[in-house]
Amino acid sequence: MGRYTRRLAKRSAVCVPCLVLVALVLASCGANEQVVSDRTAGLNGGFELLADGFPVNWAFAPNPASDDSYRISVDSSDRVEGNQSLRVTSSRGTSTKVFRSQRVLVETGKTYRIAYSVKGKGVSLEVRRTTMNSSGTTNIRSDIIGKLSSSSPDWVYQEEILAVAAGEAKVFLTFLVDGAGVLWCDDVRIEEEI
Ligand SMILES: [Ca+2]
Repeated sequence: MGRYTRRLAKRSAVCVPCLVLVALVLASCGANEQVVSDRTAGLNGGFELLADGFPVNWAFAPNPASDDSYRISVDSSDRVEGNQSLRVTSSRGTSTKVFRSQRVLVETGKTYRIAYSVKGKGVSLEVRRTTMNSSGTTNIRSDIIGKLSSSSPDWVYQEEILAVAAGEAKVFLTFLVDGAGVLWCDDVRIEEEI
């Protein structure tokens, strides 16, 4: 808890409140991934908010800046929600392409609906849901909650109803794309069931 509090305090100090959209490009400590963080944007599960060409608050690995087989864009002509969907293109199927949500705070004893829509051409997909402890140091549960075969021309809605167990305080989603082709994703939600 202490470590998490300190980290929050540090981030708050960096964020100048008078700036409306502060997008920090984080080169995450040697990790081969691309992240643009925006504290005001939340999950950005509809992929509506971009900075530097990337949907904010999503991490992409391997880093598309250093791996030309991984391309990130948005598609305004094929979407489920809002004005656009996320479109990831893998031109070589030799490595798994990954995009990962930010960590969302959840409360023990409550139930959450985790949902998203995806479609694919030439690629397969696995979606992994991971829960963590409050300090974000330990994964509590990590399960594949959805899959897509290599031929899914129509949008597919998938969901998991997650009952948050003792010790779980955060949840995030990891989308793992295999093969060469295109994957679309839109309307990612992690919402408490009322
Ligand atoms: Ca959208």
